[in-house]
Amino acid sequence: DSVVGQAVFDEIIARDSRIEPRDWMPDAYRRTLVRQISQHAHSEIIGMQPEGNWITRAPSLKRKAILMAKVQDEAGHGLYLYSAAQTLGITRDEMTQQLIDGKAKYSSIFNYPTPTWADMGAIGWLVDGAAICNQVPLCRASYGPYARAMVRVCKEESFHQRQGFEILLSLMNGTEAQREMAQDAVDRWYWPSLMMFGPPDDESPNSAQSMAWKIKRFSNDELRQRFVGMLVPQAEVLGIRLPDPDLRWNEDEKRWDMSEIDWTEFHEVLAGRGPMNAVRIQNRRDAHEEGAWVREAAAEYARTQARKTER
Ligand code: FAQ
Repeated sequence: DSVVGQAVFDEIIARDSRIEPRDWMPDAYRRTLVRQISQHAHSEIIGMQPEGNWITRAPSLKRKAILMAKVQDEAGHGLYLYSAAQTLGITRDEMTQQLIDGKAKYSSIFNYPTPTWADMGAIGWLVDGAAICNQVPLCRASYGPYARAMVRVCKEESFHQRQGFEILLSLMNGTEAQREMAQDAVDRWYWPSLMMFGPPDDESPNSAQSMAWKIKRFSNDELRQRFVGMLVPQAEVLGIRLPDPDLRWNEDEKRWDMSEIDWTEFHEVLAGRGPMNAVRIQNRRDAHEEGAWVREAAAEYARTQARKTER
């Protein structure tokens, strides 16, 4: 019964233990997890496109092999996350339908174009870097299947971030044109990567409850601060400029001062009006429709196998 259920739930959260799929949980907790985990899964799947764009044009066989492996990892992350969401009672079909109908959210970051090879470096360094900052605390999220999925995801993201850093480092050690290309990519990805952490704390409707439930362990602004603190020394090693003239450490307040983020741009992208939103959804819809025969064949195979074991 729900009174006992709530008490047990509260106790599990209070002692920092894990909620598992068969445990009683408040409906709102379940809905929040479905929301966050499905958005996270969609981000991984849509997030394959900006880099997938460069697989056929990677500058060497080695770069191509690495990039293919990274994009495949993203597919894998999407699949663990869809599986984690399914333990909460939503089906993969429902989630996919919401995505291809343009009704589901996914990270704003994947609605920007990748015009140059240096974008592969900037995505690895900044986008995977932001993903790690956000996801390491999620390894301690109160919902077991999500937290466990995050452990492996974070290990792979660390590799992704290093490969991005290394692409930028090679370019920065190259010709003047290569250095300019790297700087230009960082100039374009820096602000959108800060937006990945979500709206400022005082405009984040979900944060307080998600923190009380120990899904989120740090606020959006806290993680954004941590991310900037990680980037500054790495940018120095690269010899790359972070495109914010006002960025400096504030010793008195022990925080990074920075220019105002363009939240209008963020809201435009969330509303579906970013540079690549329409293309990303169209590609996903086409891939889903073109893959219908594979799903049908797999289902037919499963039925045949089931009939064989019945006999
Ligand atoms: N984009 O109240 P809050 C990756 C929405 S990394 C789009 O603060 P919350 C790896 C938010 O959903 C990227 N929407 O919400 C990779 C909410 O809308 P709703 C994926 C955003 O949930 C790398 C509303 O704004 N990572 O894929 C964004 O407490 C390279 C109000 O916001 C994750 O999803 C945004 N940037 O905090 C793959 C991490 N920010 O649902 C390929 C897990 C906020 O009420 C290549 N998620 N919104 O309609 C989270 O940690 C949280 O959900 C936050 C947002 C922090 C994203």
